Amino acid sequence: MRLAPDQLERFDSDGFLILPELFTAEEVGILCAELDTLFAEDCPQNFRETESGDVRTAMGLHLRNTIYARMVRHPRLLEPAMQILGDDRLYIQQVKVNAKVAYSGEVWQWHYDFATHHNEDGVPEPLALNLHVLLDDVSEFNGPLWFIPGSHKGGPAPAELDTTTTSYPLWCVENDTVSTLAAKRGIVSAKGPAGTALIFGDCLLHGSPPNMSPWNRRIYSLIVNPITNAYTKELRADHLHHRGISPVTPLDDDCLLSAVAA
Ligand SMILES: O=C(O)CCC(=O)C(=O)O
Repeated sequence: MRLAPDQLERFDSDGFLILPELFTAEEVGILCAELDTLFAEDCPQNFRETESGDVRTAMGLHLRNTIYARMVRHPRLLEPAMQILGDDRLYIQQVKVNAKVAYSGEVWQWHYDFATHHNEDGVPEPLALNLHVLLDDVSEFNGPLWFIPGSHKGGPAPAELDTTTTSYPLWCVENDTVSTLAAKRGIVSAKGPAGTALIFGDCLLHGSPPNMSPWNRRIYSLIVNPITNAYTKELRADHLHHRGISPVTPLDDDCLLSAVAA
């Protein structure tokens, strides 16, 4: 799948793209059908919310499940990523589903991913792309991602490691920085029906509010990074930044459907 020139221009100017209907309801159903079993596992790859104990994020999914082993090679995500980066030698850096359970899903503080990738993993440049697929309908109510358009343009903002706000340690940006960046172009809420995809870059400032609605919110996230820009530190566990840096190759477009037909 190729992005159109106007989509590439928008990605450059905004730092993100929202692609409605990239995946069908049937494909989303195939991905969701695996989650109860994966979330029930008691393993370090499943981070649970501090208060409720519900899964907040389930990582390393392509190494735990055959459907997600296909999903990391889905051409509708990989080909646009290769096009944006002008590089077809990308490795799989991180694979997860972030869940925000109704009433109890907690905040993701304001951050940009490169702060973690650089400080924890020694990734040299902010080239990695975060490729999301909404697995539930996401509205203003159930904890959508919030993006600050254009916030990537100034490069990496000052960030500090926050190990206390939630169960997941995150390099976060201070409110003053958020206010300055949001004053320029506001905040966009990344909403859409299940199957919508989001693509955003490593310096884009983003976060998401708690889910106090009656509706669950699950989002698949694949982070890919050029092999030439790989990690230089191995401090974090493999599921936080995968060590295998062989190039990921796209499968056929029907790779999810053929998995269940087989
Ligand atoms: O799932 C969320 O709400 C936040 C996800 C996020 O910040 C990320 O993938 O970097």
